Amino acid sequence: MRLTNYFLPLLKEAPKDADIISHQLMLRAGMIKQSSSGIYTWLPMGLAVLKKIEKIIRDEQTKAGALEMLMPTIQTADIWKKSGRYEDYGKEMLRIVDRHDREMLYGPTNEEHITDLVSTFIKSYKNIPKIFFHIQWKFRDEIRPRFGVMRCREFLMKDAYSFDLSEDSGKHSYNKMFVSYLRIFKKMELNAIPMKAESGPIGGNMSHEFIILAETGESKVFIDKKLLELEAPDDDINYNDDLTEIVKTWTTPFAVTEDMYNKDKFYNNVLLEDRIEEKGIEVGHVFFFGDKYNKPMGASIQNKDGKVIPLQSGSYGIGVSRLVAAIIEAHHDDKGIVWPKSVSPFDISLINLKPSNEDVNKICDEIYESLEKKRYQIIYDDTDSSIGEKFSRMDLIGIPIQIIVGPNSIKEGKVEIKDRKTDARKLVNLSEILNEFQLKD
Ligand code: 5CA
Repeated sequence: MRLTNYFLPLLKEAPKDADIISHQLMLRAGMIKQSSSGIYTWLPMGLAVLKKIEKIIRDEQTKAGALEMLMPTIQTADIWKKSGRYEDYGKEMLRIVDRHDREMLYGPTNEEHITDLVSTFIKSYKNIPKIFFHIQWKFRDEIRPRFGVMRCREFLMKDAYSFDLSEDSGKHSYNKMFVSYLRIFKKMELNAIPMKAESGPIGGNMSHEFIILAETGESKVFIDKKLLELEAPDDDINYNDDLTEIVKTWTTPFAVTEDMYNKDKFYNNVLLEDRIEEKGIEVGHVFFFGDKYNKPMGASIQNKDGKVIPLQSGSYGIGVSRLVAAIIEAHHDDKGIVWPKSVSPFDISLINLKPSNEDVNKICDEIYESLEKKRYQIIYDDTDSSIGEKFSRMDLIGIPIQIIVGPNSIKEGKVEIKDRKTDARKLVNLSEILNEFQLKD
């Protein structure tokens, strides 16, 4: 992508009401634009990151055996009346009346919708177990939307729902999602720690929030330092294996949110030097609630003995749009964003220091075209901005690798490659630049 053809409306300074660094950087880097309170437009570069995050989640959930579908944003109130949550959900739910005076709502979550669907289609134990997921916009009329896309009203969520015959099998589904989450967050270079949590309006008696430690987080957390040393399972994980041990390893050390905190328990269980009291950002939340929705909504099936029993379920959410901000909270420096490779909106940035020079242009064009052929996504600064502006702009938007081409270095037959994170620089011979980058898969 040539910068002259792109749309990157950068701001010199973040608006005063942007309190946290991720919100400031997202606005300054032209990723989002507020449309109204807690509602945002995703500009091209913001959307590119959102799509990268979606892909990591989609691939890993699919690997864990979950099936993707897409449920609507607008739901009928009827199903919520059936589950008994219509009144309980209160003012957070955006209620809508259609032209025929039917009560509708903009979905804040989808337990009712999926349970209604399953009760229609799944009649036999042979079709169980199943895990469904979708990545869809949600609306919650938050009383105090703040911190940009971190706590907003319209936000993108990945939500998955499991349906099993027995509680044991249901726990295996819970474990699958739990392990999948460990891997998803690791791929985004986030250290997300599962913590025992309240289940709130979703319900059930087993629930973990996945939280990354950050000063700007909204929740207070209390954890055992040992958790920071654990490694998420690697690629040879088999989701059909018994995952109990992995989950146990991650849930045994002390880790709770403020709602569940008990000082005596914390002090008795964790040595002074291992106690961490910090703030955190909740990026995911998993729940197991058995037959809470299945019973009232008739999602029951006949088991092998001919007995009709309600299914056992859990739900599993990830804040996809919140993650964009959470990743920036964890990956930035005083010059701007420093994207982890896996979610960067582009793989490489190419900076032409002197577009009025024919030789520099020719070399930049060659590098640009050859690397695109190798399937790299490149943002090519072909503008006539000043050199200082070009450097600060690329540092702000945080693409991991910068290739810098100027008249002086090409005279010596070289270009510069800079690592955005470490600032390490090397001069590479023009004839070898393409060998630096293998074909991308
Ligand atoms: N149905 C369940 C799981 S599928 C559910 O709704 N869980 S949740 O309420 O915990 O939301 C899931 C994730 O969405 C949260 O962990 C959080 O990362 C994200 N999220 C929740 N509310 C907001 C919000 N107002 N703005 C941005 N992200 C949010």
